[in-house]
This record gives sequence, C-alpha cells and structure tokens, in this order.
Amino acid sequence: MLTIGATNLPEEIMKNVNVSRVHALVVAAGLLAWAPAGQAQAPAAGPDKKPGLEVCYMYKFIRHVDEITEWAKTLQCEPGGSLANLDFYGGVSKVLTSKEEDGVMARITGFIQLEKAGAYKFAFESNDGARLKIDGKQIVEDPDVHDDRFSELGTMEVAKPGWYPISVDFFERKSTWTLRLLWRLPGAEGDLVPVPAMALAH
Ligand SMILES: [Ca+2]
Repeated sequence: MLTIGATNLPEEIMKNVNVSRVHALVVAAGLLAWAPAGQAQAPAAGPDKKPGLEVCYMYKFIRHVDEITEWAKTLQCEPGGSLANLDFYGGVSKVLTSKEEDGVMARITGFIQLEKAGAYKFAFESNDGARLKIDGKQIVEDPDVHDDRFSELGTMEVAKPGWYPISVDFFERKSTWTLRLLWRLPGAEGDLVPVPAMALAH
C-alpha cells in the first residue's frame, strides 16, 4: 500500500525494493521470523501491525467536523493510500491521499503507541477542522472552518502503556489546508512536536 510522508522501513528492505518487490517482501518476512523479542528489526508497530494510519475520504463542502459523522451514514468512504504520520502543510495541493484539493472529508484510523504512564498533551495545527479521539474518548478538537492555527491542548492520562485505537476526523473546505497532529510526552517540557511515524500503526 502507498505510504506518504516519513518511512521507517529498515534500510535493507529499502534497497531491495529497487531490485525486486517480491524479494523485499521475502527479506521482510525473514526479519519478522528471525528477530528476537525486544530486538525487532521489523516495523516499529510489530509484526501484527503495519506502519502508518489508514484513511478514507468523502467529498462534500462542509463547515464542521460533526457533519463528517452525519455524511458517513449515507456516503461511501473511499479508501486512500495510508499516511505515515500527520505532519502536512498541504497548501492548495490535493488533500492528503485524496483525489480533490477542496471539499474533502478524511476519516483517519489506526493505533497510537503510548509507551509511558502519565499525562500526554495533544494539539492540532489545522485548516480546516479536526477532531482527535483516542481509545474512543475525544481528546482535542478545532472543529470548524479556519485558517492555519493551533488548537487548545488536550490531555490523555495513560495508566497502562500500550497501543490505543486512534481516530482523526478532518476536513478541508476551500483554498489551503494543513493537518499536523502534535504531542508532548509525560514529564517533557517545551513545544509540542509532531507525533512520529514510529508511534502510529494500523
Ligand atoms: Ca482551507
């Protein structure tokens, strides 16, 4: 499956992709089979998960993320190429891996690795609206039409480290678009940074 943005494939696999995709898959399977626990050379998500997030698209000009849930009842959500992470200043280009530059709704799903106990902080820089849920709970949103801007901070208290289900609903109405999902780890200080690809899977 097409993945855009950062990649965390091992170098050995990347070299072999140029030679033979089939060969690369065999090499990857070998790594998965032989890597001892705790020293895996496989994708960071582990052998049971693929890197990056899944996404599907619907096409309407909306003004609020609530409308994504409503349209999903009647429109088919068309799958697009997966996303390594969410760190896009899209400008006027096509939205993520969709087929349109405007009037796009994206439903992004997968898992996020929260490997420390404590309070994670999350925020968006977005244009237009975006909403984050983790483990079924809304963490942060900036839900309506707006230019590039940062959301408020949302907090997720993690008692048990691990992989949690994540979803991001996002839409671009007109003109330019931006979608960046940022976090700050428990105990860390300073600016939030983009959630890295290695912490995302599907
Ligand atoms: Ca816009």
